[in-house]
Amino acid sequence: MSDKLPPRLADHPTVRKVLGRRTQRPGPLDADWLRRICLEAGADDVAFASVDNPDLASERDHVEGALPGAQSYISLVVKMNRDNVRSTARSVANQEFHRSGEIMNEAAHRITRALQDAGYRAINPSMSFPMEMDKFPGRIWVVAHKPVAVASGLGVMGIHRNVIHPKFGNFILLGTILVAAPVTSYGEPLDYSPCLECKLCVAACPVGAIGKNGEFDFVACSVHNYREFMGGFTDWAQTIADSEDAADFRSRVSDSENASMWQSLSFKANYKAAYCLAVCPAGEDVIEPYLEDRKGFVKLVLKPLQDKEETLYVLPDSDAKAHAEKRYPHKKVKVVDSGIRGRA
Ligand code: B12
Ligand code: SF4
Repeated sequence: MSDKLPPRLADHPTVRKVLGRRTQRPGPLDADWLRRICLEAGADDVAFASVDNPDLASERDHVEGALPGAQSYISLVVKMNRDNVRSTARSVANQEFHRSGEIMNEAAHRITRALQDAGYRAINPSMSFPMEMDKFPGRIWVVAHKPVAVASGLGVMGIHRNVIHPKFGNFILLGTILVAAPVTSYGEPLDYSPCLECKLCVAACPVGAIGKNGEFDFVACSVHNYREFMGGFTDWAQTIADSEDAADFRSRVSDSENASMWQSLSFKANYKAAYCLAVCPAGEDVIEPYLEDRKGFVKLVLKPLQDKEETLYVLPDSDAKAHAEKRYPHKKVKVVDSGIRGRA
């Protein structure tokens, strides 16, 4: 201790106890020990990156704000059960996203506890929600898990902008722990992309959010997929406010949509799609059925999602609206507001 303690503090039982034991300043984190802790806690893969990594410069201020003195990222992968994600039953696919997300948050919490017990400062930002909604509609996430996973060498982003793990494919969720210590060795980005450029994700997205060249229309994606949260929820509330009476409201919003919103608010938010992930054949554990019979794979995995009768949510005069109406005449296309101020 550098400063001499005032007698009242020095005589306190807690202080006497702590000063009486030998303290060891924790050194750099041993990468092998840390990897073992992470796998035992429930992660399916893990790698590390430095906050000084130039590929992650855009994250630096954000993570310094969340954990002053952060020095390293611990990037985590949790596998999802593939056929759940591929199912046309949204309740099955959504349950898989939510459960895998809980496994990630639980694993990250356990690892953070182990780091704390070993004398390190560390935090585990959420896998997804809750996020920093006072910043909405700006950057609401504390740390962007995708670039951290890519810089650590856990995978590469495919055409659909999701990280594809070389073995597990895109059937993964990501997490990141921030720790105020260096790790003895950091990962390197992969030297190839597991993405096959098959463009099945382009064909699968019902609102045309994924361009063949890797362009991503995140507004189209979030207006449809996030219909029951964030801006989608605000639009639902606006519709209540704008309705003349109950009959008018029920002519604008179907019973099924209201019940689905209730479900999202009561349990966890329903994603309306994720078809880009569902159809992706990339990854060593995933690719075999596609290699054996490509047409059969399309019929089994892509076609049922394309054929599904469902409502697609789009903004007025958008590319998403034109795409949905042209490609999916059997799906109902509903024009909505984004629920974000300043946007139609
Ligand atoms: C914001 C966000 C979204 C947004 C934007 C997606 C995006 N590409 O950025 C929307 C609502 C569209 C979205 C949708 C989905 N998401 Co999301 N999402 C995130 C979040 C919170 C941050 C993503 C991020 O880092 N973006 C910035 C950079 C890194 O992304 P980028 O692709 O390089 O660049 C794009 C964005 O910057 C976007 N953009 C530009 N300016 C702005 C401004 C705002 C306000 C927003 C929102 C976006 C945006 O346009 C860029 C060009 O494509 C992360 C969780 C986290 N904390 O990291 C999950 C995350 C990326 N999502 C994930 C998933 C699974 C999904 C969905 C499948 C959800 C679902 N179950 O249906 C879909 C897939 C859509 C897709 N093909 O990308 C996983 C991806 C796992 C993986 N294997 O990579 C993550 C990592 C969550 C997790 N913990 O695992 N998501
Ligand atoms: S579906 Fe095909 S093109 Fe799309 S990300 Fe997966 S491998 Fe790449």
